[in-house]
Amino acid sequence: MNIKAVIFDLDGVIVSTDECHYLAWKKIADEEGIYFDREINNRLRGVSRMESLEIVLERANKEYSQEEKLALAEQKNNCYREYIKSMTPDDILPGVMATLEKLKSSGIKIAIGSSSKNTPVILKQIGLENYFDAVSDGNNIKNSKPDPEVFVKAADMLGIAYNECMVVEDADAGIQAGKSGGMLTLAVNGANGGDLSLENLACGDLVEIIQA
Ligand code: B16
Ligand code: MG
Repeated sequence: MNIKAVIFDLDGVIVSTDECHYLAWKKIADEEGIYFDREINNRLRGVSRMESLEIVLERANKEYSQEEKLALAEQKNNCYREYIKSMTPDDILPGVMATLEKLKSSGIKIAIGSSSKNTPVILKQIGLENYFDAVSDGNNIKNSKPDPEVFVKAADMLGIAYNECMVVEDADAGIQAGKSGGMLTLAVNGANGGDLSLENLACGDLVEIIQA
């Protein structure tokens, strides 16, 4: 495999902010009297904030105006931002730093490809704001996953051909996005077929796998 860059999803791969997203959406749904559970939450992985809201509102028994939707999305984000305020480098998931360090020292570029507009805040909280070779996130894209835009932009920032990039994702939408961007994909932490985690993968070393 001729992989020159690995593009990591953020929520659910580098950190477990997916739980904070769940709690924030659950609070909004409860306040609105809308049924919401973890199964529905799984459909929000990798999906943009406004598209996530549309999924949450599928169970609502009234129509919401655009203005009301924007207000709900803002409320959700304020609540989410409260939850992530207490994040520290200790919240980086097991195996992540070892994997990133190994890739770096092997000369493989590393990037973030996240749908989240909160990416800069999260990276700062966990002390990785200046760590990656490129950061592509919800702030620089028009179309969120499963559209490949976020990963394509990350590859462009790195100046690496798409077929020389590997995407690491916890969401089916993200795996689809990587594939349609012409990249190799690795499903981890529960994405469809992704029974791996970077913790157990670090033992086998991502670097060895991609250089094989
Ligand atoms: P925000 P990822 C995604 O991040 C989350 O998985 C998804 O649940 C969330 O709705 C989306 O970011 C937008 O997040 O509201 O912070 O802009 O998995 O692509 O890193
Ligand atoms: Mg994710």
